[in-house]
Amino acid sequence: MKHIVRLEEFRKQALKELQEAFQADSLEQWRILYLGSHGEVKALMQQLKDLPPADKPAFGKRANEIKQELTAAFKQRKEEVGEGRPGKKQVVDMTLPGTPVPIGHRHLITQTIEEIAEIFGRMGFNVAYGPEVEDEWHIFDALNMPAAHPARDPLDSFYITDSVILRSETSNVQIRVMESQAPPVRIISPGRVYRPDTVDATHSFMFHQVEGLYVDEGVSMVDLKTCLDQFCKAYFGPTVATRFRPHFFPFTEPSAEVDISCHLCPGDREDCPVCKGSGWIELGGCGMVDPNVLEAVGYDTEKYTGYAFGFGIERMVMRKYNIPDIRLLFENDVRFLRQF
Ligand code: 2NM
Repeated sequence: MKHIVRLEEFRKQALKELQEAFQADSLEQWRILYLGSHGEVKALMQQLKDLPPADKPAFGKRANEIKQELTAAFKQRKEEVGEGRPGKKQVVDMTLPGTPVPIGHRHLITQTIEEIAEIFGRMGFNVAYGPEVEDEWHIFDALNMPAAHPARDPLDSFYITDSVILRSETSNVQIRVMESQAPPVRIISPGRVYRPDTVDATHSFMFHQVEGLYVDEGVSMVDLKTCLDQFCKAYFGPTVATRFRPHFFPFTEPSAEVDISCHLCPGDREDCPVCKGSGWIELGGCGMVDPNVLEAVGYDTEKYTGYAFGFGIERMVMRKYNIPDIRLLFENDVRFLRQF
């Protein structure tokens, strides 16, 4: 009777698998496997002809019973599982993994600020923060821009009142740090700045800056150039070159603008979308802190000198990742953001 024993094992296995089907589609897979026109039950019936004649009647009878039983059990299971329609009793498989919830990640600008802080951190700089809404002293007066200075034009800054302003640089942080501690001072100050600019592919009324300041005995322009060249090579890659062009800022003397070499062309393409054929991209400004600034915070200008610099973070990010429009960084379209 080994054939009958095999039948019983088959029945047990089929019913067990049926109870393990929790959804309409797994139930349908079961039906095709066992009751389908090329299914296991059909195969069972076809074994009949190969059996010894003595076993045939018992086997045929039992096989038929099992077929009836499986068909009925399937019908009942289908009722239980339903099609997910409300009102029907639903069977929930508690062992299935849950629906994953997307958790997102930090914004590219935030990631970049952390990377910049890491690089300058290796060169001994601490990170300092300060208010975005600031008084005239910390934005203008202490930075060698007295009352009549053209940079104080009401059209060039967001004025909240006559004497309260949304900062247009993060220099107010350097002033506050210098007011609160004696040299040596070695800090960077990343953060949001605000300017009443018309929005286009390269301008926004709010963007991010990182400024740096190093004041100690004997700090020189060579220290400044070395520091910024090292920073640019660390952030953009070791093949990047830097260039310093004489410039003017009220708070530094001498002052320079900082350029990095173009990554698309060596300066021979007039139609180069990155550098317009000059071979250089402007990154920011720098210089030796004007003695008037050091004096405003009470530092001994006979003893101490310092350098300072300021970079636009969006500009650095757009250059590094080839982003053509600054607005992409602020629209918060996840299809853009999740690439970084
Ligand atoms: C720049 C360019 C050059 C700067 C100067 C100072 C301070 F407070 F020390 F005087 N902070 N940042 C500075 C110098 C900023 O941005 C383009």
